[in-house]
Amino acid sequence: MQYSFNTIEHKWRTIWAENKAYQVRNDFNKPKCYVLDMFPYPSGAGLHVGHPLGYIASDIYARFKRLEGYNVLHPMGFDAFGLPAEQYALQTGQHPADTTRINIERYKEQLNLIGFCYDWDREVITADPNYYRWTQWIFLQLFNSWYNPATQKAEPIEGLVAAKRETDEHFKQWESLSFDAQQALLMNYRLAYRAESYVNWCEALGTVLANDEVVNGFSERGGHPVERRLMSQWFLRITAFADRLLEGLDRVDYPLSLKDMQRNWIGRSEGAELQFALENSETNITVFTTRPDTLFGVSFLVLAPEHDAIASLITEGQQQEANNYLQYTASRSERDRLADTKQITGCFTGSYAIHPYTGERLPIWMADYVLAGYGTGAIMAVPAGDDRDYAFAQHFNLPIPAIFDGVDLSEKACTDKQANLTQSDFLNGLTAQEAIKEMLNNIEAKGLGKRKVNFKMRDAGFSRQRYWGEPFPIAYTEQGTAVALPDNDLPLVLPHLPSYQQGRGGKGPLSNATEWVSLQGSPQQAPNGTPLTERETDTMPGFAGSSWYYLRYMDPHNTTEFCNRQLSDYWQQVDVYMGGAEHAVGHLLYSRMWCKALYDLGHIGFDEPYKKLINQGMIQGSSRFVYRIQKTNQFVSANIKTQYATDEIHVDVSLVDGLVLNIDAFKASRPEYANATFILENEQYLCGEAVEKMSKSKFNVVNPDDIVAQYGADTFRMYEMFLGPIDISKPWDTKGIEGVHRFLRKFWRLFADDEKGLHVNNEAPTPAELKTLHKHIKKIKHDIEHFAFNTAVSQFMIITNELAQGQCHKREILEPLLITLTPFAPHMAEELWAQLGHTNSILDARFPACNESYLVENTFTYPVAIQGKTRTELEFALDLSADAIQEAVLTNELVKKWMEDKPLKKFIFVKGKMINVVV
Ligand code: ANZ
Repeated sequence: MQYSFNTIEHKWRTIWAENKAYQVRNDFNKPKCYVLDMFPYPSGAGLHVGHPLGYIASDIYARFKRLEGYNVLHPMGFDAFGLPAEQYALQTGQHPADTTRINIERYKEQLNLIGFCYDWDREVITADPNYYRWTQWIFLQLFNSWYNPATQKAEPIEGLVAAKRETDEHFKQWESLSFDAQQALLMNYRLAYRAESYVNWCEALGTVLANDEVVNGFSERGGHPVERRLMSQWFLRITAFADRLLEGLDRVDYPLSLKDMQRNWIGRSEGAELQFALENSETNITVFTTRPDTLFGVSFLVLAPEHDAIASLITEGQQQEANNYLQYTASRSERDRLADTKQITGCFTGSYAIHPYTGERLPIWMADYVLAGYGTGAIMAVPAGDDRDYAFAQHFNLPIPAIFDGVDLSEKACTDKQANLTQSDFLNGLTAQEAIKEMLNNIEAKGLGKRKVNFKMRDAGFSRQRYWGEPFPIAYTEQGTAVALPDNDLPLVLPHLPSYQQGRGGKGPLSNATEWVSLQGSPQQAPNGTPLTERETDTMPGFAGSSWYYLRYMDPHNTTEFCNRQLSDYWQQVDVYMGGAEHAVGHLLYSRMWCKALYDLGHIGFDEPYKKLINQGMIQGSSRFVYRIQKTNQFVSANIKTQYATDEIHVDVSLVDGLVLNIDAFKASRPEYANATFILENEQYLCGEAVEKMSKSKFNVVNPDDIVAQYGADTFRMYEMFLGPIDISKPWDTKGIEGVHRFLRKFWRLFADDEKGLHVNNEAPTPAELKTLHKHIKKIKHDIEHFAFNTAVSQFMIITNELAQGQCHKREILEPLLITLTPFAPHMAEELWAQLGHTNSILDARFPACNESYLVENTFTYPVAIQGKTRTELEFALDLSADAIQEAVLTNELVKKWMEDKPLKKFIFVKGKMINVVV
């Protein structure tokens, strides 16, 4: 009975599908476990062997928890809206819905080959109207809510007016305001709101991007330049949740590096807002500082060139110079400004402020190292304590007041917070920590300013001027007031378009769908009866659908709610979330915010979506190169190439065995290589190699389908895990797969002989065999629980060798062993289980418990010394009495020989340690 993996795997996949073996029921009596993968974006290229790494790990964990008796939710779906499908549509005219559907089919086929335990009945596709209907609904929940600082909660917007009426000027005359004025006021508070703001505009993609979609001034997708533009956009008020997003990190189990990335992105900084009166004016300039202790070291103020007050500060004499400077800064993107720390630029406005304590005149400058979007866009410059202020003062010859005792300021500023203050009035002698407290109290008492916490994080841009995304369930009145569509109008379905070209004036392709956009003559109305004239033409960004999909898996077919509360109360948080570290600040922060908002509004019972998060490493490609001698069609082998001037060319890894090029296959691969000639070494052509990102363009992509066809899914699964720790990046190397495949064949032969068939017997196991088995059970359970799958695979290899060597084919050993293999190699496990005569599925077996008593060492091998010299070793049961041991030792032939018939003087016995015979 041979291990015919192809037949076996196909057979069981079919049976599992027919029996709905992976169907997940909402069985409230069972303990639950929710194991989630970040769902893929179904690209046209299909899966390569790097993609399933995390899926296999989570699948092993999910299957293990099922064997432990948990009701396991381990779903899969598709993040199906997004730019690549739309770019493809632009090029080929194919509707993104069609290409997306085809890609999804292909992904599912590939995933199914690997034997994942997904319940496809729970599949979630973000571009499906039955799904995005609820994305739109949640958007409206956010639109219809505000963040109440008093309760620190998202609350329905209806409560805002009551809360503000007594305290806020703007709300006093609420009733007398027009509908549009009321709505404009509310817009300042909504959690999803529309506002004018500088945004990241990407001309090449024709859309605005969120901060996390921009890397060093270029779009994350496609690498196109991004510039700042003032536009009216939808935003999510994620900044309102900043403190809670920080606090929540203390309650979740994420990798520390990822927590740090989120903390840095949120960028909380404690300080103060301080007012500086303008000379000869009633108005103030407010600055944000984290170092109020350095106030006596201020020698000038600096404003961002975009600061609202700039125009009024520029004096006549400075007009020309200031205009030139403003023109210069407008031409520089934020990226240039941030990246450029060497070039010092700035311009004096001509105006002065008054130091609140000393009454000194402080010149007001503008400079682009002060950012308009952070703090108040204005700073008090302290050259003694801040590097940029120092460089600026040096450059423009401004004073550098010495405020740190005994610190030399001739070379650089002093950023050491332990330095003692001097020339600082009531702060003299204090360190930063003490002085900050002192100063904060003082300015608050004097009414010069107040404590203030700032965040680096900005509200998330939520508009895209693209087609392939969720339409906003929003329409506008003639006056341009945004009005929510009623819930029962959802889903607002994306209309089919004849083309996907951008609209005019920075608008998206939907603006071309004039019939869909226009509501003229429709019965749709705002709540006050105002007619609605047109729909919103922006669409939601890629992270909309992924911000809540984990909830939909709990209740995927619900047509009346996004997710039934009883079901989310049962399934609760995701217990283990597996995915790439590239989502550290985008998706993960947004979904945490949505979770908190839904929690505050009473729709779910938990405020953090993911209890534990694991970032799987990347599987890199192992690239191969050939070396063409320049201007020829001759290729030289890697180790002798230095004698020639060559070009390095990627060669498809499928044409290479290890490093040896298959010359015939290479010649046949492209017409231009047909007549190539080769300079060999040791009669072979050896390729160069390098570890790179796995990608089509580098010809190093390995398709899992090919591996599965050649070795089987079980081998593939175990091999991917065997490559190394799950969170580490590592190169793919097809060579090593043979070893894992051989091990699985050997494992099979514990149960079945190639010719004679099943040879499992009912003999009783020895204590040694039981010990081997239970050590194994303990190790596998531990490793799975700690996501150490590579060492678990090694353990399988060890026990297989051990049992094979001892020719152990005992059912009592092999059956529990087989169950432990199930999470890793489910097809083989199920086949052998059936061969052993079971009629139920091994998927429903119980993971064996480790019986510790088998692990106890119950004998000891004693070194036996005669006259202090060790002469032999004797093994005794640990519970054998001292008398019995003495008798056995003294009658041992070897011991007798060394005693040379002399009478015993003393018998020293230390249990579990040693025996000494003195004569
Ligand atoms: C005086 C001072 C003295 C400062 C000193 C620092 C050191 P965080 O929040 O940690 O990034 N700042 C404030 N607003 C700014 C803006 N819009 N653009 C550029 N810089 C700005 O740092 C806040 C500090 O950065 C503030 O504290 C301010 O300079 C500067 F010895 O005020 B400090």
